[in-house]
Amino acid sequence: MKINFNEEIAGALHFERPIVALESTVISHGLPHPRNLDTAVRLEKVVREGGAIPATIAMFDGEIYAGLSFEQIKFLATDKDIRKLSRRDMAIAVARKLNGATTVSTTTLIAHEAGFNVFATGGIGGVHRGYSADVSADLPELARTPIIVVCSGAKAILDLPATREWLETNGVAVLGWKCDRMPAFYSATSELDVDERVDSAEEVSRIADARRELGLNSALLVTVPVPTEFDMDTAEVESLIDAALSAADTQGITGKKLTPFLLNELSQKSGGKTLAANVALLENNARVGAEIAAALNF
Ligand code: PSU
Ligand code: MN
Repeated sequence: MKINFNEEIAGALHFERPIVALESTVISHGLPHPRNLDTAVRLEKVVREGGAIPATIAMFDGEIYAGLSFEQIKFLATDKDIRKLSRRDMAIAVARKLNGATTVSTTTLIAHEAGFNVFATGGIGGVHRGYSADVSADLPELARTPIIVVCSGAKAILDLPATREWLETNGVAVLGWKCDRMPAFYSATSELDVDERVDSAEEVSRIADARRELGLNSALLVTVPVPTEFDMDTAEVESLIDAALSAADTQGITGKKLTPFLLNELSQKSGGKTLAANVALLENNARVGAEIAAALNF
């Protein structure tokens, strides 16, 4: 796979400095303008403050890039024709020379190919509610890629118990960052257990070493609760989600448009509360990602 690295990332790979991969779908499709641009820039800054180098990943003119310029990030945040790239879209994007934003699935794939060990994001995709055949391509990618993904669980709009079962069946370990229950994106906790609680980056590093020695090829999910000030009440989130889902149903929104539609509905209907929580957890996860990347032994 040909990946264009900027000078900083090429140097970081050469000198084995800690790198944190960041996705671009959250910039192009996950957050509204201008919040998306501020957040993308801020996430890179937070990773740097944590002692690691940020590698935001995207596709321009059908070529893969890891480590973007401000101009490239701005383009992702403003252009209206950025394709949301899942694994199935990659070859099409290359052949057609498209501009595309990478989801958790493609960021995971590319980050691993690039030799990055840690990827920080907001929430992974998963099994959608009601229609259990709509399973995000994020899940199978995590099942076959040995990388550490730092996130706040799966997005609350999904069927979280079904998503958690999927991860278990397919061998993806769910670690709780200083928590015993799996975070539910906008809410810090849920009824779902994590496989193991971890209280430091060194603990994550030891588990990652062991996974490597065992030759296992699945991702380690480090799930981090949203910062307390932004933690939303589950009942409140649930009623917002119910309304958003019925709006999607009425308007016939399905497929790759569903997730961005629901996230936007929630933000509108909550007076920006879900958006504030989303940005806060993204930043916090970038911080934890940097800490873990800096603690790894490989
Ligand atoms: N988390 C967020 N905002 C997002 C996403 C995740 O906080 O926009 C994106 C990720 O890129 C994830 C994608 O991979 O949503 C999942 O989309 P789908 O359900 O269509 O697979
Ligand atoms: Mn889907």
